Amino acid sequence: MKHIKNKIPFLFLFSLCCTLVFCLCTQTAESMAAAKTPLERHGRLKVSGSHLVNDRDEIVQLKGISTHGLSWYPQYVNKKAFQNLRDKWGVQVIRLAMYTAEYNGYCTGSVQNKKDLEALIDKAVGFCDDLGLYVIIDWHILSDSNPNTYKKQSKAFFKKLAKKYAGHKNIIYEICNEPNGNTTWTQIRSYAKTIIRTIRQYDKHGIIIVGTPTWSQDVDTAAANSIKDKNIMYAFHFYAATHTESYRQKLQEAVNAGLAVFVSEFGICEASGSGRIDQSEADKWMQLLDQNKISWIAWNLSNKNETCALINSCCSKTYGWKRSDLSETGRWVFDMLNP
Ligand code: IDC
Repeated sequence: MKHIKNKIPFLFLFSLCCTLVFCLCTQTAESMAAAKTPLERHGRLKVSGSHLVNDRDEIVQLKGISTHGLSWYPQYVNKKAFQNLRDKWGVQVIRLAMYTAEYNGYCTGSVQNKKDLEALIDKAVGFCDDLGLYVIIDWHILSDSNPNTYKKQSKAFFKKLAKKYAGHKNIIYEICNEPNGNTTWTQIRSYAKTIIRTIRQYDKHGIIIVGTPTWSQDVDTAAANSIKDKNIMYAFHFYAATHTESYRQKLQEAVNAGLAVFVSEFGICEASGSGRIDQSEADKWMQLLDQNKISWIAWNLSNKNETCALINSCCSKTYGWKRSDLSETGRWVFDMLNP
């Protein structure tokens, strides 16, 4: 009995040490898991049915932020900003919006402008590589309405990109932001098939997002005649104060029909990018996206004096924003990313 009694303090100390070691180990494992980058967590993405899945075939819902036009606001392409977005906001993907026709657009600006845009994309992709973020390179057609307007330029651009980035697991190609005007799905489909073929010569796996008619909203037409290729997704865009229930139905029906949809741009204000914010419609949209595990990207990272800009127009910081530096849209998006 005495013999055992002598050992009690020792046993107590021993079990305390074991508990401590166990706690330390699990804590480190946990914090290491938490420290993983989005790319380390998910690896190469692919499309399975109507979903985006990771390298373990688990459904992934990517959430992120789009730049404004790269020519307009190049200053937000900096590593600290991207790191803030990843670590403080919880962003997993950044969309690089490169306008083709507006304000120093890739197809309408000077030769030097084209080179500058390519260099900026290269820099941004480098930051995303370093930070393990997914990155969407967006051929942002808008006033040029029909992607066939600059098809030749698009082909050359995506050929260059696919050649350069084929080995990267984090690149997503968005080949026509928002076809509009009278552009039909047949015309977009034919454009897309050419660009997909061009990309696939070099990059066999990368996800490719195809825009849909009427500012990337007619996903029903795409669902009725989708493109037979692997890893293709279709863009659906909405602005919550303008687009409501009937648009949600359209999206849901396309998803039910098996279409893989990516909300590569949305705002919670009016489609003009300004006007009022509709929080209750925005909440309904988020519910739908969550239910269907649809990935989303909020428009836009800038301090432009417009409702959809995430940063207050009086704030000139290009990283390290505090909550008080954010616009109403910015605070809403932050909260969505950090529920
Ligand atoms: C808007 C910008 C605005 C810019 C304009 C150019 O927010 O600062 O002057 O483009 O025409 C879209 C487009 C996107 C628009 C956005 C808001 O993809 O380029 O950005 N929007 O109008 N589709 C629906 C809304």
